[in-house]
Amino acid sequence: LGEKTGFINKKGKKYTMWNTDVFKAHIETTDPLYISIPFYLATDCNNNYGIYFDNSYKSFFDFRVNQKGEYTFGALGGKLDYYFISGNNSKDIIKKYTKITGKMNIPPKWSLGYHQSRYSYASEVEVKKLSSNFREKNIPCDVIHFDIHYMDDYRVFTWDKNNFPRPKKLINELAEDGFKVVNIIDPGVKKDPEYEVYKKGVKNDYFCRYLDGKLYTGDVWPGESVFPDFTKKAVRDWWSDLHQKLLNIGVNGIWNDMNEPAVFSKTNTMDVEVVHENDGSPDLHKRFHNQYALLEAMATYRGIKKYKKERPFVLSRAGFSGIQRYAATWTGDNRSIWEHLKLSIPMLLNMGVSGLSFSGADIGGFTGDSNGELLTRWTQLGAFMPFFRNHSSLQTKNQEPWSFAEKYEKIIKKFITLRYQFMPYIYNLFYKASETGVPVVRPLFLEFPDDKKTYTISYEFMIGENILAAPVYEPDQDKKLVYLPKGNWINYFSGDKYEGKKYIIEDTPLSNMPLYIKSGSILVLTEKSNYIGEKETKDLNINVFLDEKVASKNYSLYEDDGISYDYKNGDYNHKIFSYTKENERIEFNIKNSNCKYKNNYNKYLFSFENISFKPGEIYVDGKKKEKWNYNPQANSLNLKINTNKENIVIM
Ligand code: MIG
Repeated sequence: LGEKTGFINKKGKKYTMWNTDVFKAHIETTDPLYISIPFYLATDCNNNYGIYFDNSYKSFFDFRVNQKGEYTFGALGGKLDYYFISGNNSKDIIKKYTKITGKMNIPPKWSLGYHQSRYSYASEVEVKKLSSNFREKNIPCDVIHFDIHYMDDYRVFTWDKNNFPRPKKLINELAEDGFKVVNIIDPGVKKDPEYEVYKKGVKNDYFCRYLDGKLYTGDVWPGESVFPDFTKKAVRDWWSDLHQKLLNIGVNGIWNDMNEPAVFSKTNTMDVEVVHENDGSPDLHKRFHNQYALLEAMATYRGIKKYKKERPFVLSRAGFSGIQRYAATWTGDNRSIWEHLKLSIPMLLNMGVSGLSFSGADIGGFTGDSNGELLTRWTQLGAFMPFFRNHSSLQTKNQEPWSFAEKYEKIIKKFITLRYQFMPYIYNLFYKASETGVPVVRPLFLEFPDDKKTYTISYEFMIGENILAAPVYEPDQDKKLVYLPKGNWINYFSGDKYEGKKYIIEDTPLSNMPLYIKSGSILVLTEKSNYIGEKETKDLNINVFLDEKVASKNYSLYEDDGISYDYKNGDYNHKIFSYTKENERIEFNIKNSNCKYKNNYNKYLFSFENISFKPGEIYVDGKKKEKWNYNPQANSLNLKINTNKENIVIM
């Protein structure tokens, strides 16, 4: 069911689908929220199915099972049109669901870096100070968000002339420092007869009207405003084109807020009796409400694609099934409280299994004042969530990484940096999600469907298949119970090894978040950098975590330029790393099944951990290697080879 609070298991609860701006910030029981995904998964280890209810009216899912074991779903209008999806497991069903509703495209790599936002960085001077602080402190950051104060009195597609007198110059300077810029655009257009966007829209009949022809107006940030009718293709095309000016001066991505649509009125949204023309088959807002943001995001995405000729980045607050094709999503207005750090975990996992692979929560919390410890723990979690953005509200305490004591800043920096080191692994997961629909971060049951215990674990998650995170979500917690599923697990920070299918008690000093590598797996990492593409990397790190019980393993890695569409013409790499192991012999192979993209590194830096013997001889492509590094205390072997090599034998 996408963006819902509560445990990962939704049994016993009732949920409504009606895109809603929760103006005062949501709490645990708030329902509905901004995004509607009328799709659910059912599983009991042996049987699995999914239902996608293809209906955009206000709908409900009532899992308060009755005495006959029945539960219900329905809607206030439209057809009873639903897909019953069968499959062998939940992953299978997600694959099929995203075949129907679409998959996320591979995002630009920079959008997987760290984003810094605030409502609002309100002047050129403030933004420059912010960006130079990141670079001076060597805290990685790729993106700065411009919230509503960059505009001229909240008129969309304009700039405030006093506070942002030279936006092009500003954005160019930021670009030179490696920053990308994302600007907010709301759907409400200020009713102002002097304002071009309003004038043009009225002239061409682009805004929503009542049945009697009267223009619908609602109050939002710019005051009385009109709303584009995104069900019309001509309006979507117009909206796409309106972005040209912003994009031409260097804006990189667009953030769609208030697109439920939110209106400052009793119903909190547009009047449900307003008409949408829908290119010849008109209907009322009550039918299109949940799809308003989807259609807006479609227009925005196409505008960026048209004028930038690169992969678009759009961030949307509201959405409907299919929004993943056009936009990343965030969970709207949360609070700077521990409960909300915790609540975001199952919420984001739930979004992942609902086709929304690229989501995140406001790190540090949006409303209210954050603090050093909360921001530290939240950044640790966020570093491994798909969308990684720190955002805070007007009049709250600043919460940039350096806003609290130095001890917090140090740890926050460490985790943002770690995100960049894990980038090959993370980017690869985004690629896979774009192919299969299987999300980047996953509830445990998705990876361990045979382990019933995992069905109720809501606060731990898998990052792909090989990494488990058990974030700390309480203050002053220096020990924590962690459930590890079947297999052996290695604590990434301490190197400690644990046997799974049981609970362990883990030390959780503030400096670390429990993060475990599945023993036996191959993990690719890269050097740290201040932003994506900052410098040529020299090496790709390949860490092999050997395990007594794992005799062979493979890992496939996708690489491309991270920004263009050249991959569609075959300019990408597909490498399959694999090993087999028996007694005192390890063979590692690298198969380049596609290698048209020219990497900027030329060495593989291997580490074999938990190696069970002292290597006597090592061969690379059949030739004896002279140099390597073996550490008997750590049972670890390091060696470097050129990327044109394909085979290593260690014996
Ligand atoms: O009514 O643009 O959720 O992220 O900073 C508030 C100002 C409007 C709500 C968004 C939030 C954003 C804020 N917006």
